Amino acid sequence: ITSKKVLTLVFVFGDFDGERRVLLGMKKRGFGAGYWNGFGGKVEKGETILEGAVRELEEEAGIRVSHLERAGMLWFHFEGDPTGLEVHVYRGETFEGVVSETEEMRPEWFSLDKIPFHIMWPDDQIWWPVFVGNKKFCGRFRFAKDQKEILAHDVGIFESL
Ligand code: 6U4
Ligand code: NA
Ligand code: NA
Repeated sequence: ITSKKVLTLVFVFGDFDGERRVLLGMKKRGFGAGYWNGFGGKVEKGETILEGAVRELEEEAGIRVSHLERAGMLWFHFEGDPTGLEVHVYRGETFEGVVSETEEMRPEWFSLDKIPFHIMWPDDQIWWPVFVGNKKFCGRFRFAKDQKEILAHDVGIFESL
């Protein structure tokens, strides 16, 4: 890896009559299109990573959060691609505004026992249990060129994050 992109990934949780759900977005274009995912994207010049996370959530889901909690760090490397991805994962529990579909994402609430892992990035099901267990985590994944197969990975708890 000779360079990296810094990205954000935000999961907002909500309570629906006592049932806990998470907001996912069906990515309609670009990197990861066709997958349900959290909201996020590239951090821009002049903003902090947290500011980037808040901005992307508003751009992609139409909602504003006043507080996001750092939840994890993920590193991705795709075979043959010298640019690694450093993804900062956040958790949000409250928000303002109305969840809306945007050009990039179609949002939908999923109950925690019906997460569509088979239509998500394949790494998600590996780190998700640590994430929903409210442990701060880190994970590294080496993907094949096809961006589907995971060749190597490790995930750990990272309480000092
Ligand atoms: P543009 O369209 O250039 O503005 P932008 O919205 O800045 O793009 P985008 O959508 O390419 O960035 O960001 C990629 C998103 O996908 C980030 O939220 C991080 C997330 N992501 C990338 N690899 C992932 C992976 N393996 N597993 C995962 N999320 C991943 O769960
Ligand atoms: Na994005
Ligand atoms: Na962006």
